[in-house]
Amino acid sequence: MVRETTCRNVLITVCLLLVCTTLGSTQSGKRRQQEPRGAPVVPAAPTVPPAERRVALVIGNGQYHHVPRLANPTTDARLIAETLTSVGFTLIGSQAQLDLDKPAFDRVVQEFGTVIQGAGVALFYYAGHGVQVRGVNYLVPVSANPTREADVDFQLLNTDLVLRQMEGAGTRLNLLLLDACRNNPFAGRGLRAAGGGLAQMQAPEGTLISYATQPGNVAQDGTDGHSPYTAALAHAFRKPGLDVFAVFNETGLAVKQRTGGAQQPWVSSSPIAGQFYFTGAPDQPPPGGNADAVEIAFWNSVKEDPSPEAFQTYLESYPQGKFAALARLKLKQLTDPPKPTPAPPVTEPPPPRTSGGTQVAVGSSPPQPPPPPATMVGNDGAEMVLVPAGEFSMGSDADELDRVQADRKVFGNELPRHRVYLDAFYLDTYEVTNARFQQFAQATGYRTQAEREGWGDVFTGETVEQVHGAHWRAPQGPGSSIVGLEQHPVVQVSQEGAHAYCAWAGKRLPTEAEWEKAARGPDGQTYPWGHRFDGKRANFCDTNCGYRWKDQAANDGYRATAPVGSYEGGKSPYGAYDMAGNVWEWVSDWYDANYYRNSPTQNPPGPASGEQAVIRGGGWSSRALNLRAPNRDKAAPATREGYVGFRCAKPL
Ligand SMILES: [Ca+2]
Ligand SMILES: [Ca+2]
Repeated sequence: MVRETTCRNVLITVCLLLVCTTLGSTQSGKRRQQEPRGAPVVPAAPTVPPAERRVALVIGNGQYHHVPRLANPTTDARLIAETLTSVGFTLIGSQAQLDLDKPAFDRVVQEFGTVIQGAGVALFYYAGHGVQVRGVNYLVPVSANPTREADVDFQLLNTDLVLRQMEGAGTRLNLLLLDACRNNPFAGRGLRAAGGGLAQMQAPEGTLISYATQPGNVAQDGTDGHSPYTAALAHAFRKPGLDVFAVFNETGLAVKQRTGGAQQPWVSSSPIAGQFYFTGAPDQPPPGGNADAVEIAFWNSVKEDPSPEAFQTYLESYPQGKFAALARLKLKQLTDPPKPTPAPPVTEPPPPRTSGGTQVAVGSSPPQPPPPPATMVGNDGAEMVLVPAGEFSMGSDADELDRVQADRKVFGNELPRHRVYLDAFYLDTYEVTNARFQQFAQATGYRTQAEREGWGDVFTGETVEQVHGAHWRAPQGPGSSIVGLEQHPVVQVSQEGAHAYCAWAGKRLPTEAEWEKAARGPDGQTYPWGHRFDGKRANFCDTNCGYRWKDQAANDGYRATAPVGSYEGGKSPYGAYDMAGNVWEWVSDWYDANYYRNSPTQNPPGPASGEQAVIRGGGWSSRALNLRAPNRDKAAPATREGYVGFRCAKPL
């Protein structure tokens, strides 16, 4: 078995570009020459034509002219092309695009951008050499022969170009799949800034990026003519009942198992609306699936149904089921007769007036759509509160910082106070609990970064330390569990896990602006309940807390996390609980201390890029100052520890 070197830089916490170890260019040419077809695949379930158009561009580059050739990319691309065709994708060029030189590469990417306009799903797959130069990822055409860095833009294909084609297309879901973990083909040339691995990319809205292996590790060659990643991917594409996250999770697990843990595919995703299945309707339970999977598949098949019978059928099968409460609520909504509209007052009938023989009504306003309900229940069964459209006061001014004795050097990132308009949205009433996260993990097989990498940060009584075996099910490390903590907020989940949960629930993380408005209301109050701190309205570092800055004059009843919603008096003007304290909460924005100086005044999305993400609201280990609604803090997206959790938002 020949090993190849890989790949992208790993931790988002470091911005170093890791250069792959090169095992020697001769080795990459030794991949087994073997015609494909050997990959084990399960037969695709009979597919009904997908309701939305699916378009794919599949590229395999192996026959390089100036750098070591690769044996498997062309067979890998053929396998993926056949598989995607069998599950309803239309292929650019009707087949896999093999051994493309730069002009051909440019041409198919451009055509891809045109054809995906108006499609529902766009998928780009590439197998071949990949390289990063100064943090930008490039795919390598077979003709490439760069001798200096300035050649790169002309001879290689910048991956951002593919993302840009997808961004403008209006597609609901974009998938960028890179089996480009080959060694750096240009090692020894004048490309000092080049590394063989691929750099972390930020997934634009509705996009999932999947890399063949985890950063800084070694990908193994397959024994059947395919890379382990592509073989596993093709297998998962054909498996019925897996949604998009489950497909990539299953691929990851299969590759990890097949390579003895040496290689693990990596996913980076932005929030994705709705669900997507490569094969099989969600109402087809996966063969051999356990009872939970069957129930979840059943629920997925009825949850959008407008008829009460669908929910009745679910309840008959699962009277105590995971979604029983939600089903009863839906049933009630569908069977309750609408409340009669009050008759207009008889004393002031709208005076009819004639005009040119046509009767027109005046004096009454045109029919208004009914206002959205103040609460709703999300796909995950969690209640959400409405935050109506309108302006609010975001950030702090200098006088406010002085009033609360906040050092401007530390808290100056809240300046200046400014007006922001937001569209209406719903926000989870509570932080996401362990019980709900467990439901998600069971349904999707998702494994958090802490689980995949084997450690989480734990407060040990004195300091915070990396603890092996700490993850959301064992938040304090081996021996700990979430038994008894089912209604506590989930912790030890990185921003990636928060994105994944919210997407599964048909939601997304709130933006920083959405979070702040939901916490403080339209008028910019300091805390969710008002302008003055009150240690009985939130779980913070009170006298029970283990840190030296604990407030010994206050007792909120909890040393660490509290069950969500424990502080009735602490809820925000819109009815969201624990927006101050309990756990810090991930939002979707990158962090920039100066963002407020010229951020958009309507629906600000946050900076386009960054190294750290924003966390909000303070937690059980925080001082009162950090519980203020305008307070901003930051953490590397890969952070997982005992005091950061999240909740989700949903646009109307
Ligand atoms: Ca406390
Ligand atoms: Ca909180």
